[in-house]
Amino acid sequence: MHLRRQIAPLIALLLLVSQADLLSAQEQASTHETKLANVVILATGGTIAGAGASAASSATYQAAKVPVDKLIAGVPELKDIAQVRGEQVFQIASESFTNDHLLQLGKRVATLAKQDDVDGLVITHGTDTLEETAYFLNLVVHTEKPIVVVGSMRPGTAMSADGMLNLYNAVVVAGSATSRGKGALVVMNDEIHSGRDVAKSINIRTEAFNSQWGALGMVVEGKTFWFRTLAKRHTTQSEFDIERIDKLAPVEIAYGYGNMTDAAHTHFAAKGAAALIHAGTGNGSVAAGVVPALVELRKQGVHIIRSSRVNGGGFVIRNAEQPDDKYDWIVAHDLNPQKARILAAVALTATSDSKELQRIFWEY
Ligand code: DAS
Repeated sequence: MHLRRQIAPLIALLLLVSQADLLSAQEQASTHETKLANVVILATGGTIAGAGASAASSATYQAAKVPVDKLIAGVPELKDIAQVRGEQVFQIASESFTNDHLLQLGKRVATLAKQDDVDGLVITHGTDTLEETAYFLNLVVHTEKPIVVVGSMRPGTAMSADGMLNLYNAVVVAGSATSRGKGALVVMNDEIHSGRDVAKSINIRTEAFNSQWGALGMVVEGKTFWFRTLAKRHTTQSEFDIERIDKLAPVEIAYGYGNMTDAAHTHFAAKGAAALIHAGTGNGSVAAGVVPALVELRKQGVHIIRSSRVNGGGFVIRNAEQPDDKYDWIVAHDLNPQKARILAAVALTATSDSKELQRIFWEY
């Protein structure tokens, strides 16, 4: 009994200390939870920065008008979910993006991603070539931090404009630790897509962006919900690094259709294309009258990469429609022609070996 009386104060002290520790841990946790992520918004133009003549003008408007600070001010709820700051990188409609725009944007993203005061990045972008930019960033920016590309199908001046919620959702995703390491992402219409898989498959509706292998997840009322991850190499697992790329290879796309000739392919090659993406009918088919010119162009050192004009479904099978082994041609796997162009333009900065290029098309 005597001993118990002696150690009672000690037990009380230990209990007090552990309670204090528990409290400070809880306070820390709550402080940690309420510490808002630092998200940088890089604005490049597009419809999300567009302005129409009236609220009824949902499809007729001028893209690339509203500056980034007004975009941010237009969504006051952003300050509840992140510490946001904006940079106006370009102010253009995205159909006018060039390889130089891609390189400049990619280098800015890579620089900011290295900064300790940046937790995630959002790029506001026109929807026309949004999928190309997102895939490019997926290939060349070495960071685990979320990179989220976002656009809108209606200008902010229109009734039921989609840009405000798309931007809010993009900042939620860019500020969430759950988005780390998932590659460059595209947030549109409440869905989170991989920058690799997504494509604009409808040209006039808000549900314009789709991935044939499905979205990675959804963002709803400020929360992210994930259902799958990208199976292909990206960002930190990529052998391509924007810091080592100062020029992209010239790669062009020639469309396949009935009655076609080899005029486009031979013209592009004469203009210096290092590779031609053949946007073939069906499984990347090449019209019989065009094959001889492509075989000759390959002999002259131009790479021929068979993709498909079929919108959003399947993938081109090697040696099926054409004897790719015999002609030393490449297949673009499931990449649509515009994404195949991005990958070829990046890959050709590292190799011009056709077997290496085909490996790259399997892996990325
Ligand atoms: N012209 C389109 C573009 O800038 C507008 C848009 O849909 O964002 O991509």
